[in-house]
Amino acid sequence: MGNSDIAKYLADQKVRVDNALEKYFADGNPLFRIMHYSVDRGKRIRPILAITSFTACGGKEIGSIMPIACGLELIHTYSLIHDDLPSMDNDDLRRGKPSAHKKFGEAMAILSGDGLCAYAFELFTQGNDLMEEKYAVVQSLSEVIGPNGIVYGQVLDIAEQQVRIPHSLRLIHYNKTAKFIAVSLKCGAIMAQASQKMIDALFSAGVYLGMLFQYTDDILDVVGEKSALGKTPGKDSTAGKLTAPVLYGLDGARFRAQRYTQLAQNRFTALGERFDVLSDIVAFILKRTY
Ligand code: GRG
Repeated sequence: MGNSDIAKYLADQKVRVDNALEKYFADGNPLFRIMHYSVDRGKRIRPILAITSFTACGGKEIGSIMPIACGLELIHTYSLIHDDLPSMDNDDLRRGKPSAHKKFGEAMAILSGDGLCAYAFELFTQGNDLMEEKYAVVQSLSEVIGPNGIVYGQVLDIAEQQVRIPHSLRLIHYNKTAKFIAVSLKCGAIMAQASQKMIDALFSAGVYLGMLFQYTDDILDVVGEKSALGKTPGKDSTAGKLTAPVLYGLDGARFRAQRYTQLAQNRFTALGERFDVLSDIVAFILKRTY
């Protein structure tokens, strides 16, 4: 696929995910409106990866993956809301608009994040079919969003005493970002009833893709445009964060991003032609500007 084809693929999938998400916020108490504010917009990369992996693994019934794909987005949004809080990254802008605590106050922001996380589990477990697969999804997800995943990554990320060596950076990127991206692919494979070998292969390829994603996030914090990013660039250096450009310089970070691209693409290529679309997504992420 060329760059414009993959951009179209991603745009089409995003519409699909957006439409599915709308359904989950169509009614409910006023908290749903507040949660929806933060869910609105966003690239939907994690749900798209889940759907793409599901389809590439031979999954046919989109209704089996969509609630799980949407749940991934709710958890991701929850992490963004909490990441933006004054006690964390203290960011006023998210997805091109005031972040949740700016709009609704800190208490409601925290509660809307909590609500999204719990609501995601309703989505993961809805319906009475594919119970074993749903159990596997919940198990895999809870492993990577808690104290051995995103929350631990965030703890490392905001730590004041950081040893500024490659190992520290890898540990932050791996826990904060890469595991969750990898598990998105894994969930797609689980719901498509792929073999354990395939599920594991997609997770490990996804780790490289996730490392690349955080490298490009770090690079965009230096060179990105506020209007395209929808968040405030330069926050990492203001906060004295350990990032890829801080450790390696911009060129060094770009070089290493290229290396992760290659590693991820080699893994997807080895899985066969049906997974080429994932290699194309990797190439797109390397070049992304938002
Ligand atoms: C809620 C599970 C959970 C943890 C709370 C605050 C926190 C602990 C973790 C923050 C983790 C974090 C924000 C990691 C950064 C990951 C990242 C690169 C986010 C940006 O993702 P994009 O570019 O954003 O996909 P959009 O807005 O497009 O969805």
